[in-house]
Amino acid sequence: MRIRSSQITPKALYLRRRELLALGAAGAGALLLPGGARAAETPHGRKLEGVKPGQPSTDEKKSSFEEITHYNNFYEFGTDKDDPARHASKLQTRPWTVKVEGECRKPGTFDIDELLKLPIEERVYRLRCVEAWSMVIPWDGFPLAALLEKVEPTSRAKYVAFESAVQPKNMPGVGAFGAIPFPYLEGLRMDEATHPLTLLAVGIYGEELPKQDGAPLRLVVPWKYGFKSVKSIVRIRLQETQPPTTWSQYGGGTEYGFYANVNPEVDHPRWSQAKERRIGEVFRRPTLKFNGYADQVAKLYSGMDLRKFF
Ligand SMILES: Nc1nc2c(c(=O)[nH]1)N[C@H]1C(S)=C(S)[C@@H](COP(=O)(O)O)O[C@H]1N2
Ligand SMILES: [Mo]
Repeated sequence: MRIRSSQITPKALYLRRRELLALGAAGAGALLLPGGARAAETPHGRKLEGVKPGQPSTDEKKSSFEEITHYNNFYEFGTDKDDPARHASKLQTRPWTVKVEGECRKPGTFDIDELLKLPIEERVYRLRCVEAWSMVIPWDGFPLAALLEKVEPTSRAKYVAFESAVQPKNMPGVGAFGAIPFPYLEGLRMDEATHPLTLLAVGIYGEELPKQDGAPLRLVVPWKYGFKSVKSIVRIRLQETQPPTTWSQYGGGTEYGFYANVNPEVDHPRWSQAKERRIGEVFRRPTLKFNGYADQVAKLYSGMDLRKFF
């Protein structure tokens, strides 16, 4: 993995350097933009209207817009952390529909511009990647439960399967040599999916979601490793059986499994999970069980051996 200069240079110097780079590219006009260099190089999305503060939200220092949009995992656009920022502008996000189907009485196809009319809350959550880095992200979104209740799940709906968009012409990582199979698939148990912490995010920092973060809508499950939080969702399926997921199938079972709850006591073959590095900080901090959300979610797993069900 490459180390970005943002991780090793003091923040002010790093921002100054970007400001100079932006000046070179865009001329002095860049300085007049609100937000300076950042505005010059990251296209800002439409402002979301009527976003209300929601709970729970951490009051930890938020990762910057720059960090949240330039240090990403979105393998459809490549494997380097800055590949999504460089390539995701090609993602076509309109028209966009999300199909919700399977074990429900009222399956439907929902247009993203309709979903954007649902009441939107800001939730500031920690995001913990299995690669042992973390951020604090002010998501704007609505509970996944709000969408699921529209389709009236039947009693046979025990799991929820999620599928990301595939746009081969727009996604340089799709079909690339050695790439994981797409579409990117994830899943949750029904009680996890309808838990009040589980969000469908449509924005960050009060703006519609940047493409590299999974526009126009992505899942956010803050007590699980980041790979569960599937981006750019086009299909949600309610089902009786546990769905196959990209990472539980990949690597001959050496990756984390279906549950993937953040757990400092269970290491990944490539990464110890005891500690993590908050992007922008130098010293690593201890990782918290369930990423610090144990009070809210530990009860979902009572009776399960969490060393076995990772
Ligand atoms: N479709 C899709 N969703 C995805 C991924 C991906 O490669 N493709 N990467 C996952 C991983 S490993 C992480 S850590 C988070 C990163 O989200 P962020 O880039 O917005 O921080 O997205 C997750 N969702
Ligand atoms: Mo990740």
